[in-house]
Amino acid sequence: MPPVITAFERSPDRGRGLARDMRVRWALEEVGQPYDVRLLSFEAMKQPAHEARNPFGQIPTYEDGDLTLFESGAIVLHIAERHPGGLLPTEANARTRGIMWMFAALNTIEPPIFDYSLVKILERDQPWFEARLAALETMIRRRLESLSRHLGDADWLDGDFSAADLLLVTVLRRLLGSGLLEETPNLAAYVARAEARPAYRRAFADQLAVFEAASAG
Ligand code: GTB
Repeated sequence: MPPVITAFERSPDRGRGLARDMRVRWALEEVGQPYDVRLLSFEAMKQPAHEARNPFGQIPTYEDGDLTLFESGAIVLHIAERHPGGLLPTEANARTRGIMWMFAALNTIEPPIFDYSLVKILERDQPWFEARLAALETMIRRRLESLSRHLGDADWLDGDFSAADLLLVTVLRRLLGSGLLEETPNLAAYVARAEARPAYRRAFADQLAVFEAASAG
């Protein structure tokens, strides 16, 4: 039996690959692991059956035999560990650096970018909206400049493409359309390079097909 992941039955991102199941789909595609998808409505996500998979009632989750996981970063790390050499280097120090960059993507880069997208959706009517947005833009620019300096003209964060690049690209993609990513051309090119990977394209097409099927139905 292939592993089963959960995803939105109808993703609010309208198939743009921004929901976090995209990370898991992409990782599974990179290592060539077939998988099944259980699609959930918002209501089903808050039912006991799903809260048994994820106490916070969120997607994505991952089930494989008697192992059930939530947290997209932990799931991607698990997939990398199950497929040695596929998404993390096998040499011990390089592998630990890869995991360090996975944490950096999720702990240092994602928070201001996630807040930025949330503020734009939920807090537009607040009197402090403009000031908050500007503060977040400053923080994001600072992070992008540091990242851009680190990347330089390399293709990937640290040697070959890894789970860290995969997570970081899914984080940076949330800036598409804001203009911020384009201010650091090497990061914009980095995201485009990742999006051109066949595994990314398959994962993107699969999540888009779910949204299109739901919209047609
Ligand atoms: N830390 C967890 C992880 O990494 O797995 C966070 C999981 C999470 O935020 N899940 C979201 C969810 O289930 C979906 S991905 N939300 C429903 C809920 O909490 O009730 C976040 C997301 C949602 C929508 C868009 N979008 O429309 O652009 C992008 C990202």
